[in-house]
Amino acid sequence: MTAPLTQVWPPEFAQRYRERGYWRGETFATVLAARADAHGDAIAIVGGEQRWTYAELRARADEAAAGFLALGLEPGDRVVVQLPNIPEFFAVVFGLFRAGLIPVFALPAHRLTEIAHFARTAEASAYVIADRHDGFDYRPLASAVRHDVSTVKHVVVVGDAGEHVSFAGFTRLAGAAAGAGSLPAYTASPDDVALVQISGGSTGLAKLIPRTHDDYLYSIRASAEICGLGPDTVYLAALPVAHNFPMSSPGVFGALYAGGRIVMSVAPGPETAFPLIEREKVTITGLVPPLALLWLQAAPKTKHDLTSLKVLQVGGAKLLPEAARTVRPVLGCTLQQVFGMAEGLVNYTRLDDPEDIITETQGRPIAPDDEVLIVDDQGRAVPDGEVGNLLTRGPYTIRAYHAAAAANLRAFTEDGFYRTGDMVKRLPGGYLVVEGRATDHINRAGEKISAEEIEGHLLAHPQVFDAVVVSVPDAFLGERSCAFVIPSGDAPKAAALKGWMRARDIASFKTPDQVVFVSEFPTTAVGKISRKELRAVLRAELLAQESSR
Ligand code: OOB
Repeated sequence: MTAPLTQVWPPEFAQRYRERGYWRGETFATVLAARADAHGDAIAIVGGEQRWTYAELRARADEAAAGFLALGLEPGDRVVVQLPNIPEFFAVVFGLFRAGLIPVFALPAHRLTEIAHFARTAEASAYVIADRHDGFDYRPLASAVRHDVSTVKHVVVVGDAGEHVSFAGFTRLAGAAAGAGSLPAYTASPDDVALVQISGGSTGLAKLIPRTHDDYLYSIRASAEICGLGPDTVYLAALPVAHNFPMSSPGVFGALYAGGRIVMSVAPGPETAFPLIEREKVTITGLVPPLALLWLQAAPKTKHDLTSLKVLQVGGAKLLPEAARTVRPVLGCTLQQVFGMAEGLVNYTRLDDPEDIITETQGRPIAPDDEVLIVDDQGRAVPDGEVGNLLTRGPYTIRAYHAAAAANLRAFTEDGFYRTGDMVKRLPGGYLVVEGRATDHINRAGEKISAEEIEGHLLAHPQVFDAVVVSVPDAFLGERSCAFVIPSGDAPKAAALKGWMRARDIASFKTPDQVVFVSEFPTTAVGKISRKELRAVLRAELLAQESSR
């Protein structure tokens, strides 16, 4: 028996969130059915040469649902989904929702180390992949996952299952549907876990974030309202859709909730995205800051007509005010800053906010019942305008990670506030400005990397005696990673060490950008210092050296 996935709020909170209309008792499968009933002929999804109406999307989801159930999967089972931005993503995911199965969202960049960790922690029964994407063949990876994680009995391949089809457990998505019988009634209840998001992972390995239908759909519905989505919306999915931002803030699910259209871009750069904006008359999209900078550089020179674009959302990492101010003059659209987290809380600048608020703040929370505390290290509230630790609780912020007792004790207060790890200040009107963070992770172009996790990998190298990983400001990425390494004996070449990291079956964005060999780490008069202090000292030394150059 596998342990059920749950996410539970104390009864008095759940009652309040229902009474105040946040939680409306919808589920993802019923939402899609309602949209397909209401406007079945409207185009829901565009990707490659495919254009699916809402009715087609529902039919494909039903077919996938029947296929998953025919494999022997049962409601409540977990399924790791790792797909690029292709329309089939939605057939799979709404198929899983329809069958009462729970998707666990991995990013296309994740490799064996990450996928095996997600599958093991979620006790996943199946793993859905694309055959190939961006030069990478996911089928050998899936074989390795099946070999390493005993609960994973099935691999479902979108595309060609290739020679692997002869292996037990590999099924093509289309093939999976062949044995489809009639579908049972809807099984999911609104307070069930609908899906699992992955945490940025500030310490050690990433944690699993179970989100319920009620809570996630509230954040999607309210986000769609704040962003003015409706049937005329054309949302360009430029970032990988499995990430919480393009998925739900308001993202692809928000576009579907509002009866609008999703355009899937297989890559986020201007060369792929700009032609799509022109062809499909895209009205809104979301980017991380480094991509926004690329778009801002490319836009003045492009031959493509970008005038349909009304809103550019930027989030995942801090957008500097100087860059923020160029969005309207260069792209002719409204900037919206989005400061969110997969654990819940999302802040938006509003579309009609004054330009200063839009360019200089990271927005304010979605819900009147988002409780925001800004406290010093002793837990005392700091006055508005001063920087402190951001804690939050509300109708779409989780109360616990899955199967992570120790992490839960650190990440949540006794009364259920999530410690975001972000340092912020609050301005009048509740607007937040992100000033830094208390935790040791690297926010590399919006990808969160745990220093501890990377240090663990480096320490496994035979010529590494000790390693400390820090974040360094980077003009383009926002932050890059730098590893300080004490070699044991002869130092390996930095390039060789990076190559070795790349071969460790981890997402490539986790390979340190910079490696600095040192003979020892600083100590204090009393002797050893904590790793946290060590990271701070080494980082400060590096910055001082760089600025004196
Ligand atoms: C989003 O979600 P995650 O879970 O990948 O990362 C959350 C963390 C935040 O705690 C904060 O440290 C950082 O990413 N962050 C920002 C930011 N948006 C996120 N830091 C500064 N400025 C911003 N605008 O990244 C995410 C989830 C939903 C919507 C948008 C972003």
